[in-house]
Amino acid sequence: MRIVSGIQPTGQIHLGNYLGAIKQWIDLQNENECVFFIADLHALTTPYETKLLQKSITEKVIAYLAAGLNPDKAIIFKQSDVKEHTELAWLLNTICPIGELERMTQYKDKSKKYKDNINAGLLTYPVLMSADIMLYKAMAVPTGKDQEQHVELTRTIARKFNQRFGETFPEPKSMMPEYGAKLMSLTDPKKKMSKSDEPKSCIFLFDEPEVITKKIMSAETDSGKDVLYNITKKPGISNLLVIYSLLTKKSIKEIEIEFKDKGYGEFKKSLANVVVNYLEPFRIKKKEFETRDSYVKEILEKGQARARVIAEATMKEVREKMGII
Ligand code: AQP
Repeated sequence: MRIVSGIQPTGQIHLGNYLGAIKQWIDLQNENECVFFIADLHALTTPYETKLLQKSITEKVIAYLAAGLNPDKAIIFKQSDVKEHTELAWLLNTICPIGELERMTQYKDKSKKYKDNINAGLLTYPVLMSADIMLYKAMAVPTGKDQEQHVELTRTIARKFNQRFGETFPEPKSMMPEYGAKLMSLTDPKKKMSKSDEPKSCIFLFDEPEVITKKIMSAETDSGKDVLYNITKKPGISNLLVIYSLLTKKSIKEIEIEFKDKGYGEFKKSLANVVVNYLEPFRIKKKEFETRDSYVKEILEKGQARARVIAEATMKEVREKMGII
């Protein structure tokens, strides 16, 4: 099965991005044809430093590799290196109803967050994302919960295209983990963990052990002292329980029993240990890859070439079907 997913080179990759998306990618890469890209064109829709963009892209490739992606299996590339993404996005813009875009939750959230920069790209972002997926005729898109609505829109656009121009695209489905599809902020557990929020609200993949411990020990928890999973009454502790469970493979029930009558402090201390140990190999590999600049470049070049073969074939078909050849 062909699978597509990506991450924007904004901020640093956090545990939410890892548990919601990257961890699934690692599991999928052996049995599937995987296409994973750095979504640099998407990153232009929110404020960014031009001088830092390339550095941030390299960091994301290193994060992919340190987390366990294998460039000999998965196609890893930079979105802007394959021009067909923007070409297909334009063509799909002519099919996508504007009302669909205006109701997207991420558009509403980001318009509120970036009041001084509500650019058209923020609105049409999901069309570019549909192009990212459809260009490779992907069947599945492993992402966190926040992207589910965009994948649903991709299905709508694919259906409309097929109806108007003839059967061309599959209707892709979202793939989400049962737990961890929406990790919440450590400082405000009612909000999702987000790269662009304050650093203490996220555990970054490469945070140093003392930073991780400090963030977890000061994470917002709920009144009471029982370590119990209850999303509505105890969103803070529930979020930490999900992290604990996913990183140790223990069930939430088991963890609740382990920390019965032990209180939040002891639970958080143990969680900090779990996270520090889990992420240690990532930190080590990152340092190793940072000394291999040309390797990252090589991966992106190889990925671009492999991605373009698929992208060019799809675009040839699309142009013919739309009558622009
Ligand atoms: N909190 C989260 N829990 C689980 N999955 C998450 N993802 C994002 N946040 C969480 C998933 O990570 C992948 C990459 O996300 P992105 O780079 O496209 O941007 P995003 O979804 O907008 O993530 P952020 O961290 O909130 O970034 P900024 O602050 O730059 O907007 C996606 O699969 C996403 O679902």
